[in-house]
Amino acid sequence: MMCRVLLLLLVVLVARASLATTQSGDARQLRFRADTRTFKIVQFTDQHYGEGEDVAWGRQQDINSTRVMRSVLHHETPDLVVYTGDQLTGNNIHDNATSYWRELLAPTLAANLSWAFVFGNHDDMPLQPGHPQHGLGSDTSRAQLLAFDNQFPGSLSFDENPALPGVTNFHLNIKHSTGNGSTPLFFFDSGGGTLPEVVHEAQVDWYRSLPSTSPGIAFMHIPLQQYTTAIASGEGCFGMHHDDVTPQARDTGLFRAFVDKSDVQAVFVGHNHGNDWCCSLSGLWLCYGRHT
Ligand SMILES: *[C@@H]1O[C@H](CO)[C@@H](O)[C@H](O)[C@H]1NC(C)=O
Ligand SMILES: *[C@@H]1O[C@H](CO)[C@@H](O)[C@H](O)[C@H]1NC(C)=O
Ligand SMILES: *[C@@H]1O[C@H](CO)[C@@H](O)[C@H](O)[C@H]1NC(C)=O
Ligand SMILES: CC(=O)N[C@H]1CO[C@H](CO)[C@@H](O)[C@@H]1O
Repeated sequence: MMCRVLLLLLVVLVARASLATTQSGDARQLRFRADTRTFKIVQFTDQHYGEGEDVAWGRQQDINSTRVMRSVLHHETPDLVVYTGDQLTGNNIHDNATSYWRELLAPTLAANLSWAFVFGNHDDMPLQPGHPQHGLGSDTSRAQLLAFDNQFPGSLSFDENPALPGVTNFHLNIKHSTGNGSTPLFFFDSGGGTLPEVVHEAQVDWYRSLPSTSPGIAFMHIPLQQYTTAIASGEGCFGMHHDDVTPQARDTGLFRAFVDKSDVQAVFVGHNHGNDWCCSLSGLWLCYGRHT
């Protein structure tokens, strides 16, 4: 039970999230709760809204996902929700990806919470060749999905450096309840769909260029190659391991950068649905969020 709770939530150090009202300046300022000095994050991942939309189990699966998220948010009252990719199965969706995105957000909107997300390999995956509507321009791009998400006041994701590969590369700071310090949350677009499945070297350079602060958490969809090492020879492993680790296409040095900068204490990913384990490797927790 303890493991399940740990895997659904990451309890970092901090204050109550200030509820964002715009996309600029202080609106993105998250804070540790002053009373408990905690900051609770719920991770949701791999909901695959729109998968099998033409068949009954597809719709039922979406309804079930919504029910699970509503229930988790009701019981946990987090300060922030983080979605770690494959929110949609773009390659099954005819022409209404944003309607599914709205469905995805419904529980978080109803709970009046802020959220951040990264893209996975399915969110903008084109319709399969041979699909009756393939090539008709109905596919929804990463940029379009982000723009749709950004219309809501609680949306905190942004394209911090548009020159980089991918769209959801950004960081947020959680202000400490006392003093001037903050704890960072880093978000990486690990590609897939219309992009190679990797956090590119340019994204790693960008991360290295950010000033180091107290250790926070990193989120991406596709696991780093070190996840394979971690489950074989990492320390303190716990949780379910029912899927192979299918990591990024190559090691672009992000793990090394995390270790060198010491401002990330844990990495949380999705992608391999049967895994919800955490293992420690070189002092860094590498964790999965299973399949919400
Ligand atoms: C939806 O949830 C119900 C109740 O838990 C379960 O019986 C059913 O198999 C689920 N359907 C799908 C498609 O996941
Ligand atoms: C998206 O379109 C499909 C096909 O027309 C439909 O079955 C489905 O209900 C729609 N989904 C949403 C969330 O609007
Ligand atoms: C916080 O920053 C302000 C302005 O830079 C400074 O005056 C103050 O001493 C700092 N407080 C702490 C606790 O470091
Ligand atoms: C994150 C979020 O949706 N915040 C909203 C919570 O409710 C207040 C009052 O209705 C809104 O002003 C916030 O934008």
